[in-house]
Amino acid sequence: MQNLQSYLEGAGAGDELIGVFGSLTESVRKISLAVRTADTGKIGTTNSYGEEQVAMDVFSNTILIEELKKNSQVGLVASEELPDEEKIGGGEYALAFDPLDGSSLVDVNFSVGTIIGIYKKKTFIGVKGDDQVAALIAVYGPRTTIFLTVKKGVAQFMLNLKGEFILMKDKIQVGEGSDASSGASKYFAPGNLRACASNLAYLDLVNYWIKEQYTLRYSGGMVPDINHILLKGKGVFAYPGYKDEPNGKLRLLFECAPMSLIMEQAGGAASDGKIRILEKKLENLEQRTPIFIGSKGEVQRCSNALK
Ligand code: P6P
Repeated sequence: MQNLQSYLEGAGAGDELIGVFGSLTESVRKISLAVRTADTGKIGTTNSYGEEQVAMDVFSNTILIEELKKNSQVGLVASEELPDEEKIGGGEYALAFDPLDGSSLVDVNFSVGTIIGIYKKKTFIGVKGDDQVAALIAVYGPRTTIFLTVKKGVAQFMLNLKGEFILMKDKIQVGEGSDASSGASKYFAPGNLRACASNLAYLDLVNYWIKEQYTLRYSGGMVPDINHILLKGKGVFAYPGYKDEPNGKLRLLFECAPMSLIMEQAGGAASDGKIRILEKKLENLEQRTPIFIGSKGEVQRCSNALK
């Protein structure tokens, strides 16, 4: 079974980037253990500063930051759990991440994940998702798995009992799903359904998927929901904006850009309803965006319905 190092070497990743992935996979191992064992409220541990950890996402953030500080290839980080981007070293790599996406789902034992975009930049302001050189998504479910891309396609690895990440699937492809007339072989993940109350175009789109008998797969966690599309090879995840939040809830830098790079590298698409997510320029770290991501035809359907 191929391991991560040999896969990355085969994909042409240099030693420096392979080293960054080493720090990330070590972090995923530790977060995976914490998610399975630590309390979801006060988790009864203290970080390196002696502060009691107050929440899983803070704990996960601390794990990532402490690992990345040890890596001389890393210079800059930005996290959903930090107030601003932070220079942590002299390296050329800049990492932006949501350390534990869906952390509010841990206490009900739903799957959650870590989302990481990797750049070679001195600041994140002004970047586009296309500037990413790599991305990693970790899924903490019954198994701990990761998707990664160095822009040579997408591969999935699973964490085994020996703590190794073993290649499970390479060249992951997202197509249009079965050509069966009914949607029964198709999947949809309609987020932010509350938007249907004010956005009738979204209501019509959701009704289309229902009438065409698409299968609902929505967990409330972006990582497991998109993991489902990547592994089934078809489907669409939607999270539109609405009157209260015209740009929706999901963050461009920490969630949507890494997810969109992985999806496009797997042959899918990701749009805000008008343009590719990966073309959107980051104006501020908080920036949110509507997102429609998955099978190309379905993403186009969303754009056509909502424009
Ligand atoms: P809603 C989790 O909190 C998250 O950030 C994403 O992982 C998920 O797709 C979305 O929010 C769920 O939002 O409105 O369904 O709770």
